[in-house]
Amino acid sequence: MIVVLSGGTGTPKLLQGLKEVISEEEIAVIVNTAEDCWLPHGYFSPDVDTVLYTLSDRINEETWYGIRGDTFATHEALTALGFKEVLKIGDEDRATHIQRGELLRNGKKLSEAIEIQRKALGIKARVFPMSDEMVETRIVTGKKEMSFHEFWIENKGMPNVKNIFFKGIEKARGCKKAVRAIKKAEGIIIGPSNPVSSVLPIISLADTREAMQKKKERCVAVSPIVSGKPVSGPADKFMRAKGLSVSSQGVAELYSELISSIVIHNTDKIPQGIKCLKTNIIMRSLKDKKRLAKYVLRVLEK
Ligand code: GDP
Ligand code: FO1
Repeated sequence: MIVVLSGGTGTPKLLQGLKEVISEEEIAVIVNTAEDCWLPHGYFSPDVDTVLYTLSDRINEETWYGIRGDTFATHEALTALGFKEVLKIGDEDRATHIQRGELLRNGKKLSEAIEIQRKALGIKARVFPMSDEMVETRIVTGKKEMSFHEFWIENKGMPNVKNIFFKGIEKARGCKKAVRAIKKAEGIIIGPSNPVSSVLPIISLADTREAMQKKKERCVAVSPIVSGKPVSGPADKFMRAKGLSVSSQGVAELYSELISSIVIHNTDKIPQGIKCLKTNIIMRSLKDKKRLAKYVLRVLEK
């Protein structure tokens, strides 16, 4: 089994390739849940939903969130009533949140709710939240502390970021099945996700981290940074706030206790102190994604 650590954009692209080159039953995805929150209609778990919609071939690839072809009747009705819904949520996507919220209110764990939805969507790969407990990303800006969505959507990612931390991370335990999957894995891939907002919460969970440290020789990371810039999103601001250089070197440093090698872009500078492999890591077509997935699997076989 291959375990993949994922956020909601870069790694899902790699998963599209991976599921074409190995059997889906061989894949287990551990997903960041530090951007989760309760909304008036249900439980919002954006990275989990992107992974579920990607694996069931329903993801909207223009945004990397939500369902392709979804309608927005409820969002528009709410707006007409004068209710400001910060996140533009599609009708079908909203159904996922409503069901998940009800399952949680009725006593299911988050991992159990996701398992029900995964099966209903016909997904054969396993999908685990990083934890069954609530962890919340907090961003300390020049002016005030805010949630991820307040920073990224309401403030358009503009404020100066002084720090980013994860409320509840010290006490939270890794999802039991996720930790077990790491222990049993033949290989672990830290996908090209935001190293700070998507991967750091997962690898900061004490039991997850301990299990990964024991598997260091079997773990490879794919850099999300190309030519000193993230391919998309706010990884640069967050890496700087954590004192990391915005480079594959910075990514390798953050993961240093957990990985034996890193895959970086052809044209990038080789990080020091780690086995490094170069290839094209920009995923545009399915061909790119399959090629990169095969490449990463070969690195794990060595
Ligand atoms: P989020 O949850 O939406 O922030 O998504 P992720 O954390 O999974 O992914 C965001 C990261 O994906 C960013 O730091 C991007 O640089 C990276 N990314 C997006 N597309 C690509 C790609 O084609 N190749 C690589 N290597 N990284 C990518
Ligand atoms: N991001 C936005 O920038 N604007 C939106 O209106 C928006 C809606 C949305 C709906 C469902 C969903 O699962 C994600 C959504 N996102 C939206 C993505 C947003 O949650 C972040 O990009 C992710 O949290 C980053 O991981």
